[in-house]
Order: sequence, then C-alpha cells, then structure tokens
Amino acid sequence: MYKKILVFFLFCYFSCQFKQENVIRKEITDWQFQHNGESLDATVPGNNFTDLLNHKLISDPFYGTYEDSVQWISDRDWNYRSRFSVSNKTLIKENQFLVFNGLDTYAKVYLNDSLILEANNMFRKWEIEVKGILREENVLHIAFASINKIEKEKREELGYDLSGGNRVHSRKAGFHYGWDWGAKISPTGIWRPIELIAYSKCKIKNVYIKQNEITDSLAKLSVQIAITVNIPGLYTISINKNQHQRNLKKGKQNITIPFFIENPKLWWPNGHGKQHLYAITTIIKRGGIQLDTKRINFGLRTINLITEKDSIGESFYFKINGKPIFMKGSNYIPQDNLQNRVSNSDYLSILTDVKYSNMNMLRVWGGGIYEEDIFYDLCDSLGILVWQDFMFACAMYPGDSSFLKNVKQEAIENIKRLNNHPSIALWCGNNENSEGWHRWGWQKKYSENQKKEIWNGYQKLFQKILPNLVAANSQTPYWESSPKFGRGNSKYQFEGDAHYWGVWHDAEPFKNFEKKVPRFMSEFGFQSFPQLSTISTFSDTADWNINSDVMKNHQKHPRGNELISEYMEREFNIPKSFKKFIYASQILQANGMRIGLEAHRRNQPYCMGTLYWQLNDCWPVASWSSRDYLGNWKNLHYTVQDVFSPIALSICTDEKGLIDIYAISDLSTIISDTLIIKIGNINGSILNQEKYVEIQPNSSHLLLENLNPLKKDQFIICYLKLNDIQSKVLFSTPTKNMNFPQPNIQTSWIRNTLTLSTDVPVFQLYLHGIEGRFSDNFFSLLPSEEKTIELEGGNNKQNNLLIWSLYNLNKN
Ligand code: BMA
Repeated sequence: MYKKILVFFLFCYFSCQFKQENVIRKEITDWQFQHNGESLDATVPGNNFTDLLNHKLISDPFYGTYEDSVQWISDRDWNYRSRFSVSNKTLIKENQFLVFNGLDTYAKVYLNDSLILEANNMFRKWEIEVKGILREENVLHIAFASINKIEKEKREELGYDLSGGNRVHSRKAGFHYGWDWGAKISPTGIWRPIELIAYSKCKIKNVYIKQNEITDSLAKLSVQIAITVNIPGLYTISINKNQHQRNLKKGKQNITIPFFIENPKLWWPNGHGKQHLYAITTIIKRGGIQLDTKRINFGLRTINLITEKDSIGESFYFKINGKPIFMKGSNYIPQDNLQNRVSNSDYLSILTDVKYSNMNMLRVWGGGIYEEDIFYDLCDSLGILVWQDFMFACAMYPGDSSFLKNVKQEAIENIKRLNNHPSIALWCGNNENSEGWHRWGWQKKYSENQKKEIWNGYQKLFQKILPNLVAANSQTPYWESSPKFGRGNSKYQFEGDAHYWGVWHDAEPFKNFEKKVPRFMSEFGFQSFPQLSTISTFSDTADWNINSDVMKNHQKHPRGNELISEYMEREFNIPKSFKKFIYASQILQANGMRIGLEAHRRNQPYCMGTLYWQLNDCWPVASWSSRDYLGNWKNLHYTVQDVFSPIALSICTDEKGLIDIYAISDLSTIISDTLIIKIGNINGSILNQEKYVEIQPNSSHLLLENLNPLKKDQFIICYLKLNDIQSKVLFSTPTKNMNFPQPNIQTSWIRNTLTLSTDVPVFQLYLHGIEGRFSDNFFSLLPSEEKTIELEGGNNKQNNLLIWSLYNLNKN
C-alpha cells in the first residue's frame, strides 16, 4: 500500500518543480573523499560514516558493541572533492551561485582553490556567489574539521564548561553526541544536496502566503514574494491566473500581492475534517518571456495557542479554525543517526503509521534536526500538526554575538522554509533548558558572573531573538521552552505544558499518571525492548541476556534495565527467558502508558493534549519508543491506536477498587450506542450487562460509576456495540497473581487473513514468529468471540506462527 501512495505522492511532488529557461540548476553529485591518503568514491548527500561503511572500512556501528570502535572518526578532519563541468550557457549568466543545503558542520569550502565559504552550522543553507571563480572545469573541495578539536578550542576560549558539554558550541544535532536512547555516532559531511544555480534577469527567492482573514465566504490572503532583479523595469507577475504588472528595481526586494479565495475550504487536523490543500503558482515574466516560477502548497487554517489565566492556573491548548482541539500524539526524533539512510518511503511509512494510530500532533524534539521538506509535506497531507522545537536541548548555550548571529540566521531560514505548511502549529524555543537551569542544579558550579552571563544569553535567544523572528516571519505561535515547568515545580500540574517523569525516572507507580494530570502533557514515557527481529540485527543469540555487553550497549539509560525490572516485578514474575522478558517489557510499557494516555484524554478540557515520549528510534535500542527502529509496532503502538481512536472507552478504579467507565469522543455529533460490560472469571464464565448510552461530542464523559470491585481471578472489559470499540481489560490483582488457565487457541488462515478463537479467555495474545505486520496484536480474546486479523507483508511461512498470552508469561 505504501508503495502506491509513495509513487503518487512523488509524482505530484516532483511535477511541481518546473524547468526554467532563465534559471539553470545543476546538482553536484560526483564526489570523492580522502581516507588514509587514498581518494575513494563518496555518496552525496551523505557523510563519512556511510562512506566508510560502503567501502567496508568500518564495521556497522549499530552492531554489537562496535559503536566504541568508530569514535576515532570524530577526531579526524575529512576532505571531500568533486570535479564538475559547467556549460557555457551557465557561465554567461549574470548570477552564479553554489547553494549548500546542509554541511555538517565545520567546513572550509574552496572552489578552484579560492576559499568561498567557512560554514559552521549544519542547520543552515549557504548561498555563495561564484561568478568569476566558476569555470568550465571545476574542483570543489570541502575540508571538514574535526568536531572534537573545534569544540575543545571553543570551550577553552569561553573558559568554563556549559551544562550539556562541549556539544553546545556546535550547531549540530544534539543526538549525534549520544542520548539516553541514542548511540554516540557523530557524522560529518555533505548531508543535504549542493546545487549550482545560475540566472540572469531575475529570480524568485521565496513566496509566503499570509492569511489575513478567513470567513466562510472569502479567504483574504497576501502573497509575499522575495525576488532578486538584475534589470530594472516592468515585469508581469502572475499568481495562478491573475496577472499583475509591477515596476521592479534592481536588487533584492519584497512585493506583496493580494489574493482571494471564494468559499474557502479549510484544512483540519486528522480526525477533525479534511486536509484541504491549495496551490499557488507564482510566475514572473518580462516581455512575454517566463523567467522564473515557484509553486507553493498551503492550507487555510488559523491556529492559536491559548494560554489564559484561570481559577486553577493557566490554560494551554490549541484552537484550530476557532475550535479547541485535544492533541493526541508523540515526540518524534530523527529516524537514523545517518540521515542519508532515511528514504522517502521511510517518511511515508512512519507518518502513515502516525495517522492510522489516530494521532493529530507530533513534536519534533529539539535535540534532532529541522526535518526534511517531505516530512512537513506529508504532515500537511495527513493532517498531523507539528510542534516544532528549535534545535536546542537539555543544555545551556553560548550567548556571544557570533553564536547568536549564527543561530539567528538558522532560525530565519528554517521559519521561512516551513511557514507555508498548515501542519506547523508551534515554534518552541528549546527542550528542557529552562527547566534544567532552574531545577536540575546546573547553576551550582558557576560564579555569580558566569550565572549572569549564561542566563543573559538564554534570555536574549529564547525571550527576544527567536520570538521576534517567529512573529516577523510567520503566523505561528511561539513557546519559550518545553516544559514550562517540570516535576521539580508543583506548578507543572496547573499551568503550561509539562514533562512528567515521576513515572520512570523517580520509579513512581503508573497510577500516579492519574493523579498528576497537567494542562498539556508534552512528554512522559516508559521504556521497553524492541521486537526480537530488530534485536537480531545487532546481536547473536549468545548475547540474548539483558546483562550481556551487547544488550547493555543497546540500552543507553544508566538505570534503564534496572527500572524496567523494578516495575516488572510489581506486575509479573520476571521471566527467566529472554524472549519472554522482551514480551513482558512491552506489555508493561503499553499498560503503564495506557493509564497516562487515558487519564489525559479523560481529563479534558482541563488537560488538552498528550504527547508521549517517544514515537520512534534512531537505531535499534531499548527505549521509550512505540515503534522500533525497523518500524515494528511495539505493544504500545497498538495500544495508542486504541486509546486515541475518535471514540474510546476508559475504565479506571479508585483506591477502594470501585470502577468508573468513561467514554471519550473527538466527534462533533452525539453518538448513541449500547455499552456492553463483561465481568468474567479467567476460567471462562462471563456475565454480560448492557446499557443504552449517549456519548457527548468533543468531550470526556462518565457513563457508569462506582461499580463493585472485582473479585479474585475476575476481569472486566467493556464494548460499544455499534461502534465496535473495546476498552482495556482490568484484572482484580496484578497479573502475577492471576491463575490463567491454558488456552486452546484455534487458528485458520485464508491467504493473509487469520481467524482465531479460544476455549478460555486469553489476554495480551501475541502473534509472532513470522514476518509482516498484523492488523492487530496484543489483544484479548474471549471464548464467545472470533477475531480476524490481516497480515501485511508476510512471507507465507504461516506455519511458523507462534501465539503467546499472559498464560505463557505466568508459566514462565
Ligand atoms: C526527555 C527528553 C529527552 C530524554 C527523555 C528520556 O525529557 O527531552 O531528553 O531522552 O526525557 O529521558
């Protein structure tokens, strides 16, 4: 399915890039890199790691403990060279530019031995005029300096350590330096394409569609065009079919042209309406000859972040097109340390998974990268709002003028690159810098003057420069730092967005998710291990023990395995078998996170969003992700799909074990249905109760309260009959105390469709052992039911299917 959508998407995507007579573009693609005195073929876009890997000069750093063996790479300088020819047609153009879309990170660039650029920021795009240096035959040489060396020099210059370590001196992805879910693999190289662009008369630099007013009958827009002109005079600018004459002066200038759309169709996030997109094509002509064109896709929608004082504290919610919307989503990190390995189909696959798990928001976290254009294009078409952090995370950064100037340019370029995307919902200054500074003891090691200097730098950047740039270049809200307050300040429950890490870091019980509900949860999480097939890609069966060196290297949180085991003991008898431990870790994560996700949704409108930590992985590792590095859905991802469905049921208990049942709806109409409550004994006898219910729109709503506590070996599960919605299963005691009988599960296959039935209730039924993705997994099955599952992308080895359930876990 992905492939068909991808081909269609790419067709639309590339057919938008028109060819121009006046503007010539050429990508510089033939590259070599230098290693130990030898010149070897290089891949661009790419980096030194993938080049060394392609030449088999290093072992796969994701495998075993090889990560350690590649650290020398960041101590060295790296040289890349390309020889390229240029036609006479290009050389006669008045403007000739080399455009570097991404250099990671410290690079001196020489064209035919002339130094044309000294780059120092992987997040910037550099456009360098090369007329007069460019020849028919050219050598482009990029000398990348060792990251480690430069950072050390910068640290010496400053005279003290900044929290976060030496990485803060470089404008480079934070996660390259290792994270509590990430390997330390810090590539260097040309990570985004290099193009030669030549033109004469004029060129459109940028087009921004400003939305002035949208009513049911009319959208009033201004098309803001940044343009460079060589020959002054009268030009025709057409916006779609409307032509406008403008006298343009020589040089750079901005022109604004009004544009109207009658009976506009709005863009809505996933689950709230269609993602209607419009296209505006700007064409510039002179004397009837087309000189340049640019097509912009955009959506019509308003977005407001509402932060208003109220009787409890201060709200934090998003209004889209005037409607308050509960945000359901997760935190996104880069998909690989080596970005050139992330393909368009990887973007499509992860973002369709996001849509089908009923999310409407992703937070692009500040320790990664400003994502590729295709990421935002797909978010636009799938209805995924993007909370976009600026790339600053868990640290204090330098505040000197050259650093701030560099960052300012980075911010302008990225805001302008993204400001037409309807998916962009928020620009956020940083991840946890303010929280770290105020509540993690960072200030202790500094003198009063140093503290002042560091905090001044913070204020300049996050309270002045960035908010001003966002306001000047977009219509998107700005938020200084996520979270507003962490768990170190009790205000986190009453105002702003929160990162609640009492569960996990402080080993608090999962039930605390229900007690500590904030206004908007932008991070909370719990770890699990990835699928066994993913573990197999980096280990031998001999390493299959969570304490082996290899497994420990693929667990980056210092207390990760300890915490998983501590929580697991509360719920299960810790399995001795490695495979069952993996299975149990995923159940633990999914059940625990479910408590939080449901509590947040249930508590709307007090709480208006939940973004769990974290959607994905950048390498195969034990982590908080719901979808592992290879794209396998962990138990949590299936659970998220369930909990986030437009109508959901939520069961919870109080301290006395009394049971409440809630319905939550994102729909805009009242739904009538029959609530079925099944209270059963795990041996099979089940009592059914039915109740007619009306589910209110856009709300959370109590359907039944104070049901009697469950008795020994009992469970409860609820359904909405017409809407085919199922709640979670609640047991009378922790799983380890339940005496699950051995089930006899019947299976039958018709092609890729599997039908299952059972003689006794089974829970957390886990289909595995064969390739492919099951349409559902980790579900419960009762004796009276038949469950049909589709297998996507299987290899026909259906006889290898293995089925486990909680019975297998308790049997150990
Ligand atoms: C959050 C994130 C990350 C980290 C995660 C888990 O606060 O912002 O820095 O990976 O916690 O510890």
